[in-house]
Amino acid sequence: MTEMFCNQHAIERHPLAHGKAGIIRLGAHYIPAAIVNRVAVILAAILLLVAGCENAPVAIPEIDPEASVDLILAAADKDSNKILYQDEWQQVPSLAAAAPMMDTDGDGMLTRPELLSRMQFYKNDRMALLDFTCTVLLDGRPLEGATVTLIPEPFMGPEVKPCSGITAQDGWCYMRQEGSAIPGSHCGMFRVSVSKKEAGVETIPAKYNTDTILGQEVATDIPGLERGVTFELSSETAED
Ligand SMILES: [Ca+2]
Ligand SMILES: [Ca+2]
Repeated sequence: MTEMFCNQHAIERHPLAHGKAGIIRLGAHYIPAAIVNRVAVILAAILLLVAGCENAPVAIPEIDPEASVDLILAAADKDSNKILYQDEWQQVPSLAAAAPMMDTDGDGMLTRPELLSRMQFYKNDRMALLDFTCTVLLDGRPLEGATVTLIPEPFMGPEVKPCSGITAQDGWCYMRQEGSAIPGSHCGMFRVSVSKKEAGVETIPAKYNTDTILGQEVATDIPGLERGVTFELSSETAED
């Protein structure tokens, strides 16, 4: 990470600092207590941002667009024609999640120039950390006490780091990188793991953790991302 920004930069571009994450809705129900909790989280985040400005610079991960695209194609381009057809990009959950932003001509195929353009966007955007919040529902109900982890795809390069959060009673959580004083995720494409162990035994189907089908793109230009996303899980497995 060659360039460092003061946290003030993060404050200016951090949605938490602008109070955009204050209202939580679950189905048709608004939960006042949840809002109180969110305000506390937001205030704490702002205090950490301000307090950490002098001695905790936020690094911007370097991304190599050409190398990233080479890795994407190596992983997903099964017929090696430098074009990802839908049945190819759908095999990689993070690409499937990001496809709407990458397929700029809307033909259902991801060409090398389209992939390169998206990676170049990350590089040019120069975002350090972006607020990311989510709500996890299992069979339609809030899932409490689950660990949600955004795992960067190898093609994002070595400087894009994972982040995680633990869901509250209402299934909501915010992301923080390990060791980071402030919340937020690097931008990029991620696999999503949802895990909740009881007595050391995983209670969430493997399709949401070790063999996840969940993907997420985190970027500044994704409409509505600042309001958080919802992961709707089903306890059914393929054998059910
Ligand atoms: Ca192909
Ligand atoms: Ca296309």
